[in-house]
Amino acid sequence: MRRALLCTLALAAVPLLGGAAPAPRVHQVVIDKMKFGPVPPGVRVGDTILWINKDLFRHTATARNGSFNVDLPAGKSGRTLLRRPGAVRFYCIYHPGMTGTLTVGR
Ligand SMILES: [Cu+2]
Repeated sequence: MRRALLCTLALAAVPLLGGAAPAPRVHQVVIDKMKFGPVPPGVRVGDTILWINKDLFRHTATARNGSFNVDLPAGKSGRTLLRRPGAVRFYCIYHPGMTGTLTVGR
């Protein structure tokens, strides 16, 4: 009986210990001269990607798995909130040679 109670208490403590996750961050990916710049390391679920289009052309940041599709007129920026872990390949709808990979950790 006592042992079962201890187990229950230990399980209850797990979410509290897991609550020390770092605060969400915003990571910039700059598009310039028809290329996506590097995706910063250390991107995690809950973080946001700020796509910054420095070109004079319209671009998009479009996930191949359909999880995001951001329209980026010339000189504008847009945001993607990352809700799931994993690697997502992305490209520009208008310029399919523009590609990149976003790796999202837990
Ligand atoms: Cu483009």
